[in-house]
Amino acid sequence: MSPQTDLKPRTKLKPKVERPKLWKVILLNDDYTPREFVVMVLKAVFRMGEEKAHAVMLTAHRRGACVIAVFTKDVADTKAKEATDFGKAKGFPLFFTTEPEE
Ligand code: TYC
Repeated sequence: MSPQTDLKPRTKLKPKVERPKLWKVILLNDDYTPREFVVMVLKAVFRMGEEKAHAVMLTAHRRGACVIAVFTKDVADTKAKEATDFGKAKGFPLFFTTEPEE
């Protein structure tokens, strides 16, 4: 047998199926939006219960921002816009942004 016939890859080549990158939706604090309004938006858009929504609102209030959840990019962008628009409709500067997960 010539040495070359032995040159096979040592490891199996796995077909790579890339997982879609996930995006975080982040709630930003501001000085004007009423706390209860933030809670209402979190419940309506992100389907949170009262306690979770209140905890998320308080974290953003105290720390300046809070990660709410991760979604595919399309869903994250749509939900961030929908939630921001709720505030805009009432004249509040409530803001939700998105960023990719590392
Ligand atoms: N800081 C606001 C207030 O004191 C409440 C608030 C909390 C607003 C969280 C935005 O993401 C926010 N009325």
